[in-house]
Amino acid sequence: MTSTTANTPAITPRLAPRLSGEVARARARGQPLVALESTIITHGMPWPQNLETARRVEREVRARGAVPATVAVLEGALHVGLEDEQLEQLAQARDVAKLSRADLAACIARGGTGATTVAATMICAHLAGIEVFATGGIGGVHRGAELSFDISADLRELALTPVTVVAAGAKAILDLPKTLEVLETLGVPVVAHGQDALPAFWSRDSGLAAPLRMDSAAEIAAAHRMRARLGLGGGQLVANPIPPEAEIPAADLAPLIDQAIAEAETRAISAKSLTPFLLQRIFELTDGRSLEANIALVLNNARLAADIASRLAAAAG
Ligand code: PSU
Ligand code: MN
Repeated sequence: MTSTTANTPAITPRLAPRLSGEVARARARGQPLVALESTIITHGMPWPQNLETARRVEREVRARGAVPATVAVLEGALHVGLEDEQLEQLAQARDVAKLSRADLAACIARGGTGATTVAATMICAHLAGIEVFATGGIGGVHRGAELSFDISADLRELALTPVTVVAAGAKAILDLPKTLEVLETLGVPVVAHGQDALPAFWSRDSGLAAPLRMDSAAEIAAAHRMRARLGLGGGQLVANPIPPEAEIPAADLAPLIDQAIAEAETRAISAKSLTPFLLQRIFELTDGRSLEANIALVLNNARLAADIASRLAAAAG
């Protein structure tokens, strides 16, 4: 007699993400892959610059000899690598859900559509065997978090999931010293690329020293591998400064950021809506200059991520 429990596997098989043709071929050949998030497309930039940037980021990764894998949930299917039409549909879609670790399973199970944040993109990249991920800026500890408790799930994800994330630091809308403290508590290496200071997204220098500095993709790739060999789990945060010609000096931005935060408070905007609101207001208050800077830094991060992925692929062979 078969027991009813015999049909229940001891280990639930992992979900196999749906791969784009390009990503499937790259995986089969062991080519370097770079994951890309989609919340930056749906919630981080306005149409049509969002689509244009997403395409340019993918091209930049390819030009550097790696293959881009943009992550999103489309009608209940987890996609790692989007075909161009899917990218375009997502960029134009309205009311797309913003998916972090807490939201991912429910969205897929219900057949929903959603864009992945840094945290959710790390989870999906790891499911697909991708070790490097490029974005703009990660979420962090919001100012006033001692009262609001608003700390992005991105930070905890970096402690859990073994993906190296290349960002331009944390956005200056956040409390950067507290963000660094939380990352340290969680055991996440924070590596400034090519300089001693922690970059602050739209500006190259946050005024804070980065805990670690590395000057090459090879060094970053070696540290990534060593974490795995030590059984440490978790990823690394690589903070890559915005190119000098694209930066907005911190002093120019500070009053605009204060204004945007004050408006968010007056309008009681919080939780998931806060980061998209602040980015949109800063875009308006800088007459679009913040968006130009954002685009330049994402492209720059895509290049470094492709170089790190190439080093990892070469070392794996
Ligand atoms: N970086 C950008 N634009 C963005 C984001 C990052 O340049 O829109 C998104 C990322 O998806 C990040 C999220 O994971 O903001 C953080 O949101 P929250 O603070 O709600 O965790
Ligand atoms: Mn939050």
